[in-house]
Amino acid sequence: MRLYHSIHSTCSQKVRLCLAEKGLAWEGVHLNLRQFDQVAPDFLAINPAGLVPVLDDRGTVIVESRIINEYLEDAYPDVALLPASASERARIRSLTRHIDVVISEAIKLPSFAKNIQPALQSQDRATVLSQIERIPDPAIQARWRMAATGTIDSTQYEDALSLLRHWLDELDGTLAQHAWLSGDRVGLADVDAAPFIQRLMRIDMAADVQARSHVLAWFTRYSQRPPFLTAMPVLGSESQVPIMA
Ligand SMILES: N[C@@H](CCC(=O)N[C@@H](CS)C(=O)NCC(=O)O)C(=O)O
Repeated sequence: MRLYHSIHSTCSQKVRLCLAEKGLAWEGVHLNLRQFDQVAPDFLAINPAGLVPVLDDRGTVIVESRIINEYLEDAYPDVALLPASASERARIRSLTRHIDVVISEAIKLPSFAKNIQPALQSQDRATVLSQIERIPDPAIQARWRMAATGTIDSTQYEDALSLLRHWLDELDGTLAQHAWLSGDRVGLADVDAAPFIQRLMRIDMAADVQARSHVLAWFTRYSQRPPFLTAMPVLGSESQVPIMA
């Protein structure tokens, strides 16, 4: 299996975590999103949307992290990450859908403000803006342009933080009742959520996570498991983490 991914990308982390939980071997093609590898013609030929992750499983090419993880669950069921019960599967899928559709979008602006904006400052402005023109989706282009020009919209930013805090409240409620988001053992809901909690810890929302005791206990427990240590970049030493798991 080949995974096109990026070390810092939460969506890539979801898939790396799923592969690690299932104990599956893979080879990585790493893209540096801050250098705009995602709009290189070779990569756009693989995913015209210009987004990671992309999984190529011996010729079956799949985009979208949630769909990739569902594919891995269907194709490699030996380590099951979804429970047997139809009602529990539906509950977990509503969590993973929310992460995919709402949380993955909401986290982008605060992440851009914290990580991408400073990274772009050190690059030549005209080159950066011309690379941004190559991004296929106009809304994604606009986000990059805000970071490149230091004009992140404060209302959009605050709205994103509110959504993220509301999600943390929901997770805290779920984790007050179950040891794991997926129930009594780790599953797809935990895999899909954990990278976003790690990101919140690193974009000045650590206090928000720490204020939710069940979320904090769950994340502390999960971040000590071997699959997490294999798949996720270690704080402060991202550049030393092997790109291929
Ligand atoms: N819904 C997609 C989102 C993919 C996505 O947004 N990927 C980001 C990294 S987390 C990316 O490739 N960004 C490139 C860009 O913004 O130009 C998924 O879950 O796979």
